[in-house]
Amino acid sequence: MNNSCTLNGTQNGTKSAYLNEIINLAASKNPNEPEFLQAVKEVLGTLEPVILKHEEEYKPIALLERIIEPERIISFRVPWIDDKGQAQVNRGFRVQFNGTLGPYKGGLRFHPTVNQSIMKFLAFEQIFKNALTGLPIGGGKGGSDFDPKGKSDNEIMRFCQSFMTELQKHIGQDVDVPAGDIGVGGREIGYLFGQYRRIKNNYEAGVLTGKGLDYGGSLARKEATGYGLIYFMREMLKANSMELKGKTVIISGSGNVAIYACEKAQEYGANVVAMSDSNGCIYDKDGIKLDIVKEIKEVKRGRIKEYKDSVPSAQYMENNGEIPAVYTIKADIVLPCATQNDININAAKVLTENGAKAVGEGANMPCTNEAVEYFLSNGVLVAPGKAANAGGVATSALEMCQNSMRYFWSFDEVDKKLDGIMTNIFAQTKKAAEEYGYGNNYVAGANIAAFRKIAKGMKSQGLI
Ligand code: NDP
Ligand code: 2IT
Repeated sequence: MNNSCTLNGTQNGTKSAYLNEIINLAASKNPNEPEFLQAVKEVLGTLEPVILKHEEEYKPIALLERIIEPERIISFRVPWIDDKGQAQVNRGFRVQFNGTLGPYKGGLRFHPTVNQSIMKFLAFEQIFKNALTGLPIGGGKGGSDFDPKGKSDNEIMRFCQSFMTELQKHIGQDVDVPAGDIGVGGREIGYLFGQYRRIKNNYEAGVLTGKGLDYGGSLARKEATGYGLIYFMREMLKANSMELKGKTVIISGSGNVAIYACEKAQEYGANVVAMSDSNGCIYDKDGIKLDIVKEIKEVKRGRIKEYKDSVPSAQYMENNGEIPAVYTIKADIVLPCATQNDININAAKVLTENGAKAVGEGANMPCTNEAVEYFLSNGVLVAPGKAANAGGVATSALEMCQNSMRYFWSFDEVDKKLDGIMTNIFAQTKKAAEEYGYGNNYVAGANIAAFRKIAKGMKSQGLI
């Protein structure tokens, strides 16, 4: 069993000369994009057996050269006026990475850390994730270095309107369909949609997903990423003779993904004892009271430490070291649902020593490549983000589908479809891992299953 993963191979050189050439090419063409290179290496590092088998098919059509090069990157100025009447300027992005399987599809992130490297890594991940859903969507991502924290509702609206004034030139229901991500939820999608409709004078419901239920949104989209993560985890545990019931769970983050992962994990009888934000975490050994977290985060837009005001028996632990406090808490199952590179090798060691059995990546690339390798070689199961958090974008595609039909499905109908999609993603992932000698290394399985689909589509469509 090739369980210790060939991520190492990316550092030490793989047996495929073509793969080595492409890894070096990516590094020389993108020297200042560490997150993008990390994502590229993570994927390519697991493809060795596929490339060795199909090199003669892929090399003449420059398949790997093309798969690491975005079809298009749009970068633009976003000027807006703050509440004091002062002019502000942010940078906006949309990376349209690969449209082989359908219109570019992927979220928008508003966070001060946003830059081209982060946009490209997210768009690159999205190509593979979207392929795994089996739905007709290509890969894209966008966002801005705008910081929504502390901004008034009017400032958020003015920013969204300015952002969309430029973005609208590049999107459309059959072209590119953005949605939410960090810092972009229902409120922002509403303002973005309003401005798009006003400029285009056209009710093009399918141009954005994650819309409000009163104007074309889908039931269960809000819950989908978190619920989907738990459906995937259920399948992964089942395949390894385990279950969620009775397991202790820690979750990083307390945003959209974290909240609904917690809700579904609790429904399956797990004991979720911790959640966090970028300042620190709450530890409630009796189980997180999720209605209190929802009130703090979804209604008041407050900080997670306020949980203690309602539950005095809970503990608040501020982040003050290299490892976020939440990862020092003992748990069977770890669900990183905040941001990239949250779990480094040292956090991975602590979590493993504390008895973690499985990690489910709700966030995109929350574990460094070294952390993933450490988990896999120490018998900790890893549900990779591009498979495990695909429920959000899959339900976005179901939203597009309902918009095209001018019809709505019930919550249960969407939720059942989501469960079916996640179950199928796990099945494809497991099958590919086994077929290529990776055992229960689902990181490799997901990469291979997705890559084969995209490669087939790219070959059929010719050298474009
Ligand atoms: P939200 O904005 O709703 O929540 C983000 C959460 O992560 C907050 O608790 C936030 O804390 C925390 N966080 C963000 N940045 C950092 C940071 N630099 N350091 C520590 N904590 C941080 O975003 P989502 O829940 O939508 O997204 C969470 C993750 O899931 C992201 O990686 C996203 O790409 C991924 N994802 C999202 C999907 C979706 O449908 N929304 C789909 C698939 C993946 P704070 O408030 O302190 O910033
Ligand atoms: O990372 C992701 O998959 C998302 N932020 C959701 C994208 C979408 O189009 O729903």
